[in-house]
Amino acid sequence: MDDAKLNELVEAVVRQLIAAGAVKSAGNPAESLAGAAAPPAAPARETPATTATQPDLVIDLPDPTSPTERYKCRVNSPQDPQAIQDLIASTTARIGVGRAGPRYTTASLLLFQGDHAVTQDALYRDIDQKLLDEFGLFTVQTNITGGKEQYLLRPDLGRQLNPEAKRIINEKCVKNPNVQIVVGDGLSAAAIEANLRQIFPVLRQGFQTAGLTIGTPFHIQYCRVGVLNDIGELIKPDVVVLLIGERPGLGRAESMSVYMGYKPKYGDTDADRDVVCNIFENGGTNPLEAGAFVVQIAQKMRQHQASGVKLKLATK
Ligand code: B12
Repeated sequence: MDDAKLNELVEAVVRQLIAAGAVKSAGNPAESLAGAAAPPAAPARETPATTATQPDLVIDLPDPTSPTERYKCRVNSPQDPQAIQDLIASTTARIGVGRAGPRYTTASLLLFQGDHAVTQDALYRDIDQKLLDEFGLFTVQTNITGGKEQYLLRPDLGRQLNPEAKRIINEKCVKNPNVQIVVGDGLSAAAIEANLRQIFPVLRQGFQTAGLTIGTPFHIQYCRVGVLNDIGELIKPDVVVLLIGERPGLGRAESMSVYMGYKPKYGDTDADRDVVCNIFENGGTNPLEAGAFVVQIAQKMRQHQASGVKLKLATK
């Protein structure tokens, strides 16, 4: 198709959009079509967007992730508007989203894409180095060598410290502490960034008040829960406390877990571990409370010399 034909088509579509009120023209509609074949401007948030190539054409979409837009009822002519609004308010599930023929509405699709982007960001990026520095955490790696792509495909490698990590840990870490705290990126860097500042001081203070010695905390990049065994074998602590990013939900990336094990060793499984999960502010387990809870569990583990199923049986 030649340029003239393409422009003609685009002009016809834009004219229809303006007539339907889907886009606004700030000036003369005919003039606003000049340059309409150029790529569309990014959706505006508060103020309408204009570009040098599209001086008058305004595509004015609200931010689909704002609470007003997120929880808007999009069902056409509901029989009981209040009931459907109440249902929407009662859950974070995507209900009352309406449809355009058999398809999602544009608003639903944009929200889904925005939420998906939050998840992808949390998964693929690393924890902010400034945060790790703030808590004096040095970084070691697991046996992953191919970045996050390989991390996602090879959970087994994420459960093993690489030889360099073992050397550094042997060199830097105090051995045989009562508690060893470790921070791992896991499946969400955002989860650690959202919670570490609150939970870490509570853990440190809680363990100290309980009279427990804390080892040398550090950070593991490309970390899976099973790495607890390597840490246990190398450092020989009574309890390992691993703060790790949980698999993010759509648009919910700040949820962290603390996985714990008593004297973890090669061959231990999840049945030998405990977890405090869904740690995040405003809706999850509050990180301050979670910290206090972790201290209690660590004390129980030491008292009963067990974790996981064995601890459950011992405290029945
Ligand atoms: C993925 C997942 C699983 C997967 C793990 C497979 C895998 N290789 O990833 C499967 C489907 C096997 C699973 C099973 C179970 N899970 Co699960 N799981 C999750 C989920 C959705 C994400 C976990 C995550 O992101 N971990 C972080 C990443 C980095 O860890 P990872 O090394 O990749 O994977 C390890 C952990 O996920 C761990 N794990 C997963 N679930 C559980 C549960 C417990 C009690 C323990 C100790 C470890 C553990 O197993 C993986 C292999 O080591 C969480 C939800 C959440 N909010 O966290 C629930 C969650 C952790 N699971 C839960 C439960 C209850 C279980 C089961 C006991 C269910 C059952 N009755 O069988 C089993 C036990 C698992 C076991 N390994 O023994 C609960 C824990 C509640 C609690 N406070 O005790 C959670 C919080 C879900 C929930 N809200 O109820 N789980």
